[in-house]
Amino acid sequence: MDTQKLLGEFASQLLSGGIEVVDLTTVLGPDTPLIKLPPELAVDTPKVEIHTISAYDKNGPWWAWNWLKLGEHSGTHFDAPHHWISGKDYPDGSTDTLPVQKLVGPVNVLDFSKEAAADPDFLLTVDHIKDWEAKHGAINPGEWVVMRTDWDRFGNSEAEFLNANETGPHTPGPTAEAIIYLIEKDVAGWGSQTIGTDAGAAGGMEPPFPAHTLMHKANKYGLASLCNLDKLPPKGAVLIAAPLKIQKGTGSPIRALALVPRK
Ligand code: 23J
Ligand code: MN
Repeated sequence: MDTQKLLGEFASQLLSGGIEVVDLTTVLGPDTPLIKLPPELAVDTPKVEIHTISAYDKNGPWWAWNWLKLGEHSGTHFDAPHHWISGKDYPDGSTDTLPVQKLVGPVNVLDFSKEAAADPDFLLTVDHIKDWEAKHGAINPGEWVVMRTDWDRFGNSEAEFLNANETGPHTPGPTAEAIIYLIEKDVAGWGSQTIGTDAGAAGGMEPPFPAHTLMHKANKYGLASLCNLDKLPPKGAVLIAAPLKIQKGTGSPIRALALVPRK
C-alpha cells in the first residue's frame, strides 16, 4: 500500500475505533509520587503545585486557568539524554533539540508483572529478554521497550509506590547487562512503571543507575511511571511519548499514548 493510502486508512481506523488510543499516563497533581534521593547526596524535586490564576471570577470573569510548579521528572515522564552526566554533550540530547521522529514507534511490552509481584527487587536480565524474544519476536532498531510490572496499581500511594525501608527502595528494574543488550539492539528507549527507569537498588549497581548512565550515554531515552501497560499486546502497539519542548530541558511530564488494534 502506498504511504498516502496507508495514512488515510490509519486515520479512518482512528475515527472508527478500529485503532484504540490507550492512555499510559498518571494524573499529575500534588499527590503524584516523586522520587526520594538520599539527602546526603542530592536535593529532591518539589511536590507538584497547581495554582489558580482565575476561575470565572474577579481575576478573570469568563475564564479559568492555572499556573504550575512542576519538576521536569514528575509523574509519567520522559528522561532526555541531558538528564545524565553521561549524555550531557549530545547537541540533540535535550527536550528542545531531540529529533521528534524517534518519539513515535513500535513498542515491545515485556510482561514481568508476576515476577515483580513475587519479588519487588526483581531484576530483568539478558536471558529474560532473549526468552521473551523467542516467544514474541525480535526487538528491532528504533523501537521502544517497556517493562510491565503493574506498579501503576499503587496509584498515588507514595509509600507503596516507592516501597522503601531502612535498606532503601525496593522496586523492579533492569540489570546493567539488559540495558547494554537493548543499546546494542539500537532501541529508541526504555520505559518502566516505577518512579524511575532504574531499579530501586540501582544505586549499588555497576555502573550505578545503569538505565540512566548507559541509555543516556548512548543518546537514548527513558520513560518512567507508565500506566496501563496491561492493556497493551506484547507487540503490535505504537507508542507516542512526546516531552514538552522545554528550553535545554532534561525531561518532561508527558501524555504517553499507545495506538492499539481493537480486539
Ligand atoms: C535524579 C537522580 C536520580 C534518579 C532520577 C532523578 C530519576 O529516576 C529520574 O526521574 O530520572 S534515579
Ligand atoms: Mn526522570
